[in-house]
Amino acid sequence: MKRLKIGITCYPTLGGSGVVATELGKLLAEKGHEIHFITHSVPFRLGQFHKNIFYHEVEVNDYYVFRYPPYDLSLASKMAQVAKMQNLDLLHVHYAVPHAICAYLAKQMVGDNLRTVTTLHGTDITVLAQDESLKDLIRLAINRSDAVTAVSNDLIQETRDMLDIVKPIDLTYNFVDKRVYYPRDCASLRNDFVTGNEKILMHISNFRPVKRVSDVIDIFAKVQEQVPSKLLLVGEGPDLPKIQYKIRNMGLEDRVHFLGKQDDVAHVISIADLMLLPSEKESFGLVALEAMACGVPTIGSFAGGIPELVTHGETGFLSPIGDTEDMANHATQLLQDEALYNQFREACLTRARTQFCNDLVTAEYERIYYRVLGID
Ligand code: GMT
Repeated sequence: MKRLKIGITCYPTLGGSGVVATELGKLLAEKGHEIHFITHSVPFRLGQFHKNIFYHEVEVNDYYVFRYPPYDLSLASKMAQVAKMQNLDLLHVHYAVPHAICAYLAKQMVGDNLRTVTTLHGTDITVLAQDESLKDLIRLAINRSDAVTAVSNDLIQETRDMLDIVKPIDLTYNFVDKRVYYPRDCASLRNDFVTGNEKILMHISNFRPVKRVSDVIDIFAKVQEQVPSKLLLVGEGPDLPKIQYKIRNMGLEDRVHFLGKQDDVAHVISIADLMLLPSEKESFGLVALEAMACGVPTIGSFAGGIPELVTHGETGFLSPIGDTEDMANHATQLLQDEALYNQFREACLTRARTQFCNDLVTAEYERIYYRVLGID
């Protein structure tokens, strides 16, 4: 098959979408494709030098008449410039706003030979598409992409319902690299936090209200009454001060550790017994997949795409959003029943490796690229 030249644009410094876009680029480069990241900073998981990976920085023009420097226009110009200079086959953008709109503009400058693929990750639809003033723009971005993918069936449905989109949307679940995400031997790291039979519950997020971190504390408060345990909180974000206050107020500060932002997520997750993800909205829930691949079951909510990832009663337990009592009961049940826990752990490892592994998903994206380029 033809080796492709692909431009990738994502939010490079945060979130699961940036992680997925960067990991996808690295995997495609390993398969021989030429990857050009077109972003405002170096993607944070880019790692080591690779001969097929290039980075093109978007510099914003801060001309004095601009009240707000126009990042989107600089990005569109950069996409067009890189596409012409490097003879790109296609642009794969993550997020409709502004990236798919910028790709559309770039295509107008370069010509129809440049194909565009847009991946929807959630917030662009679940939050931005609620804003009437942005709806038409998001619809245009989606309709003018040569292919559109979304990370769960739930997100596809929500996109259709909110924007009356009729064009086909490909389902491409998120993935983890099985060479990175597997149960690590972390006995000594674990001993830094717990003693004896104590268990570790973990939550990783950007502490936005949509993550319901307050529910995480309520779940943990109930679990630790039955099961000696600690809670590790990983990440930072707007709700952090409120959460710190709540933990102090509930007298749990000796049982909760804040780890801040962490890069080596596979190692950190491997010390956990359970992952907590009680989100209000979640198009996919990448952290639950990262946990699954490390053999850690998730206790979470039935929100968005989570049930497509976490099989209720097999690789974790799900409850209605906000039902912290039910979540705590499920967590306690799993932690107290060793045989059941081991069964869940094995199911997690198998499901992550067979359904959400890098080889499968990378091949799926390649099929979409060849399709839009008319290559069989
Ligand atoms: O969840 C966030 O706040 C970050 C956001 C992002 O931009 O990375 O996450 C979205 O994309 C992830 C990767 O596809 C998904 O795993 C998350 O579920 C999704 N977040 C929401 O839908 C709230």
